[in-house]
Amino acid sequence: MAKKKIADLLVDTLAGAGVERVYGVAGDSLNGITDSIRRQEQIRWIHVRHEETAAFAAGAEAHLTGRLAVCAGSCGPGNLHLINGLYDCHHSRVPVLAIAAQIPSHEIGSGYFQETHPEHLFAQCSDYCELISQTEQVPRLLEIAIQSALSRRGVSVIALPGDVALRDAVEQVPRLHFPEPKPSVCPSDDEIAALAKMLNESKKITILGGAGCAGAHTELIELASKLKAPIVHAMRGKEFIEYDNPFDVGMTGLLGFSSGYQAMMNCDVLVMIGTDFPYQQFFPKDATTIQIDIRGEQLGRRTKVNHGFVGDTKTTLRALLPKLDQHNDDKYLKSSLELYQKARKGLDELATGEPGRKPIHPQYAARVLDELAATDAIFSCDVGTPTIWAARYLKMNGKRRLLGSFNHGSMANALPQAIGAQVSHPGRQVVTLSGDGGLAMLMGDLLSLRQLQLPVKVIVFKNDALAFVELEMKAAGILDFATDLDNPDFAKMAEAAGLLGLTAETPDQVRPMITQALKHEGPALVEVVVDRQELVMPPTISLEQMAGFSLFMLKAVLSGRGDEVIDLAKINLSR
Ligand SMILES: Cc1cc2nc3c(=O)[nH]c(=O)nc-3n(C[C@H](O)[C@H](O)[C@H](O)COP(=O)(O)OP(=O)(O)OC[C@H]3O[C@@H](n4cnc5c(N)ncnc54)[C@H](O)[C@@H]3O)c2cc1C
Ligand SMILES: Cc1ncc(C[n+]2csc(CCOP(=O)(O)OP(=O)(O)O)c2C)c(N)n1
Repeated sequence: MAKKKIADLLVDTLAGAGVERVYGVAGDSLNGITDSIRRQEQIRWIHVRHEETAAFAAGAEAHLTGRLAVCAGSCGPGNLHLINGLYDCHHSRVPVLAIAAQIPSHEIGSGYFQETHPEHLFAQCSDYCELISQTEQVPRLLEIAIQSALSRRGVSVIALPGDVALRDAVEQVPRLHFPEPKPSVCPSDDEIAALAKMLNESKKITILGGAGCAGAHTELIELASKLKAPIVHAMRGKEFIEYDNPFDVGMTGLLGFSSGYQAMMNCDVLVMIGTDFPYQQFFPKDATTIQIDIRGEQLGRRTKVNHGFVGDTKTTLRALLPKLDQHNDDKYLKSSLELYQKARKGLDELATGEPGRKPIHPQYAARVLDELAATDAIFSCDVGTPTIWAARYLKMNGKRRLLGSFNHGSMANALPQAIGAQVSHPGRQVVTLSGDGGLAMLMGDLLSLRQLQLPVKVIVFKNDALAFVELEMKAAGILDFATDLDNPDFAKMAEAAGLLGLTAETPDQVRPMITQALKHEGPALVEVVVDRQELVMPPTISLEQMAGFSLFMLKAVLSGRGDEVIDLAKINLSR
């Protein structure tokens, strides 16, 4: 029997680890691997148009499934294109393996055509990043990379010269054959007892929960119920915390709700659980802070912490709950919930649309999408104002999922993440909330929807601007500049690319267009022409920010752009 090539062993090892697909763009240095994938049936090659898309798509798959996902790029520019998407995976801590093909091994160090050093380039956005130069290293190094990605929930990169991939393998089969370990991690008995004592003696407790609360909804609600504590969620925790939650008081942060902000600022004790909410200025100064996280290095990273515990949320809360007394004073909880209802009502009032009134409020489009989307839809939202509309108007229910570039904050994430979501979840409705800037940045991959026959629905918030940045400029008191977008007709472009393309220009067109797109069997794009200047006021406005806005108004008037200030006033102040 012919000896296996290194590429074949690599593919076998990936298949043995449960990998079902590799996202990427082909290239000479990847030929061994793509050819090996062609010859077998366990792993599918997902051909996208840009390697950044491949990395974002793999990250989305890993986030949704919790399992290892894989992307690949050819040598030099091919794998360099992966880097931004891989940074996103690294920041989101999702298990992704990147195969970075390398130039011929005997040319390394000569400044050869397309030469880069992936083991240096990717070192910052991975936990494990190594060059394979000897056939004896496979499959062991690949297995270390896989174990590292899974156990550290992060990115591993294997740099593999094209010629090494084509050499005969020394080993013939993968070495590791055990299911992924799933340990329960709990603070010690003494620590749990101390934590229970502290909470039993406290009043006005607020819980800040994040993505680390996934899978622990029941325990979290029971905790809030025992402590009579409002629950604030950080953005990545939205999909796991917000639903069926009578203690929910919304998010905090610049995009948050005033109720979330108040609950954080007014508590005596803040209990942070599975969250890395990054903004220091939104933490209370005088409260006692308790933090529970599975990774010890997270404790005290964002604010001063009085008591830190290492444990996974479910195991820790299960150990803690029987030791907690039932709190009965619900005054603080009630007032927090009242504030939330008020804030929610205020936001809902902004999400309206009068027939014929142009342009459409983006909030309205988001609300209608929320109403029409499937109960188990998977949403992805672009960085920019779509993140705000998703945070405020998409309702999670325990089945729906929400993807974004929330920790890395990269534009153009929504379409590539939708590709990963749809490929890995063929039966689910996948919908993007795309910015016009974000969509244009990786627009080539609209073609992947057609080529891969992915029925993704792309909802474009067309405001002809880099609106989020414009808002930040205004808040900083500088005149907005370099934010105009002279956009094409996205619906026509979509049609030309083989998608259904629709446009909603007035509020009464939003519902029928989104309905039609969602019903359409194949991929569809709806461009919704929305207000450019919807002010997205933070839940509390600092003096500096206030000064920023006034300064903008003054400068705008001085520079003869008084019209715009009046528009702003019309859109926002009159509401
Ligand atoms: C334009 C823009 C604006 C934004 N504005 C806001 C805003 O106003 N408000 C806001 O909240 N966010 C905002 N974000 C998102 C923000 O940057 C962070 O991504 C988000 O707050 C982090 O959410 P998280 O803490 O839930 O998730 P992560 O940052 O992923 O943190 C999860 C934590 O849980 C821990 N963990 C994981 N598993 C477990 C487990 N089993 N048990 C215990 N711990 C575990 C991890 O170690 C980690 O520390 C914005 C993002 C963008 C792009
Ligand atoms: C790759 C990248 N480039 C630039 C930025 C800075 N930035 C953040 S939001 C944003 C505007 C996004 O514009 P668009 O997608 O049109 O959404 P909008 O805010 O206009 O709704 C920009 C330029 C970024 N976060 N990522």
